[in-house]
Amino acid sequence: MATIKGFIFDLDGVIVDTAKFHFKAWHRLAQDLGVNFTEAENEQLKGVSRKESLEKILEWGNISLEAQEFEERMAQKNEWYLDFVREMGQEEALPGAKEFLAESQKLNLAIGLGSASKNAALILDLLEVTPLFQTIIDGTKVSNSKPNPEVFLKGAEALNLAPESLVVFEDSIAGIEAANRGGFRSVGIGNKTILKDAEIVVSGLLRTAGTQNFMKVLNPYLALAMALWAKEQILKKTTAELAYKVAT
Ligand code: B16
Ligand code: MG
Repeated sequence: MATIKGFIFDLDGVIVDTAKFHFKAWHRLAQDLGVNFTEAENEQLKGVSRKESLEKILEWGNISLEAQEFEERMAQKNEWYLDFVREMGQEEALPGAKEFLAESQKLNLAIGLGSASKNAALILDLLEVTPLFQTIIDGTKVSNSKPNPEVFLKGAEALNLAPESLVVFEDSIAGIEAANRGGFRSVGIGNKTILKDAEIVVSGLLRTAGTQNFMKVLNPYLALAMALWAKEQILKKTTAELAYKVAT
């Protein structure tokens, strides 16, 4: 098995909780169009480009739009989405994500972003994590959406590493399929039943680091370092929670 030399992170749903903003914006647009839109439909849009997401919503509602209105609806959805994003604070980073990135850097792992979003650069800046990435491949740089592996393959190429030496962290069905098709190792963030094709599935990046399965994915030295780090982080968190409980 190849030595792991780096990580490629999806953005929405892995590093930051912007999925809820996408949901709200698509929900509003679907309502405008008279299309039923629940969490189940939203799940199918995760990791999928803006254009393909609107195409799916129109298909569900059996609606066809002229090219100009299609463009306007996409722009409208993005405006609603960005209204939430601009208000976003550091707390929208998912638990442990920023720390996990910093730790990966300390361990000399290559770090890349592989996201379908055209707003990725803005979001990384708002979270103040841009300098941690050696390469940022986003929706502005690819022509094929996940489950096509292009976004991750471009990341691997930019990092000058083979796919089998990179672990992709993904929260979407399309993203896990893209990672698998590209020959990457895959870690699913979220629900085991939904992300059944991922090599392992965990609830978040912090928890990933401490799990036995994740350690099996890594090289022994890396696994040990990550496990120790995770233990320390979880301990810190538990201590802070305990102190809070005692104080209140
Ligand atoms: P934008 P990811 C994806 O981000 C989202 O999961 C998906 O819901 C969204 O439609 C897509 O980005 C495009 O985003 O409209 O900002 O260009 O999960 O690949 O980081
Ligand atoms: Mg995602």
